[in-house]
Amino acid sequence: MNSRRNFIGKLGAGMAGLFMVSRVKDVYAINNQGRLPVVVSTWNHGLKANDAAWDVLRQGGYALDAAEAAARITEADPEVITVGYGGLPDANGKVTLDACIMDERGNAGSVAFLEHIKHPISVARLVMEKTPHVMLTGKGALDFALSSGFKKENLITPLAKKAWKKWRKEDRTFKPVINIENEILPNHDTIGILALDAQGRLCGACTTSGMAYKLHGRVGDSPIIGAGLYVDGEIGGAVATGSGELVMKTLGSFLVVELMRNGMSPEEACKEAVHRIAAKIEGYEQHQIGYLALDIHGNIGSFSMQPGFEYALKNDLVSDLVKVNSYMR
Ligand code: SD4
Repeated sequence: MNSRRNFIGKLGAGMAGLFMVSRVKDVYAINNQGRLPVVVSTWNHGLKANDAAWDVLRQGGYALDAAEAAARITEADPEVITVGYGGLPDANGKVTLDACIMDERGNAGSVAFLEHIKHPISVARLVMEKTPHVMLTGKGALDFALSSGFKKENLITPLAKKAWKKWRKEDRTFKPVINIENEILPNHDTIGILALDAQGRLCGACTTSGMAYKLHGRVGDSPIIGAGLYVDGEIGGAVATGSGELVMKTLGSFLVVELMRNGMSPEEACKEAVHRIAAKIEGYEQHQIGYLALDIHGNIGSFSMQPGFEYALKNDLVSDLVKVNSYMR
């Protein structure tokens, strides 16, 4: 998690000429300025994920393959305690996963409350491609995955089990972390990915183990099309991270894309979606929300509720973390 704080200062003087760099206090915003292909992912684990996406994109590959490849890297990483294998469990000690995927034509697939499968994003893609449905949940999603050849695995790592046992002994309450940066074990950090390929096809993916110590059966925004992810291949895409309940109540990613359709830049749209939550939802101060958007011309924008949100950007010139402006200071 430390590397989240280390990105500032990486921008060389030469880079400043190539990218639009704006400063707000100590926060930088970089714009991709229309470079294709490009991939953006939430949080610092997005750096590794973007590398996998880039392997697809730089060869002229499909944005959907890039987004899925990126998601699989984070899902398989036991050090990421908020996604896939290694994710922190729910209140009952079960790792339950949510994921969705969407392509440039509006096709979508999703799984929710899925146990024992390391790569929910690939199950979501199969739901999209091989079934007439959009979403499968719980045991039904597991049965579908197993019958499609996925392996049943134990996803709880010793570290995650230890953290859960400590929580069960000492705490037993569910509380979203306000300032993620100060936590040793942050309890939410979904990966959302938006990839735009050389042919201008924009696709997205979102995958998470959800909020740590959530009630068994709880599903967040991440597998909900329009909440955790939305893509319109003629406009752009958006992903969300943070307290899913607030994103779901405002259908955040759909809202961001609609605001872009109505002429807002990706940055303005993300900002408005965060402001909408602040205006409508009581207790928003206790939550982190991060939106990340990419339009089909390669413009990027992001905005969060609390300081500390960042995204990883990769194109043919740069692979870096970008700090995001926030509503709260
Ligand atoms: C959820 N939105 O399950 C997810 C968690 C998350 O950064 O995004 N964390 O509510």
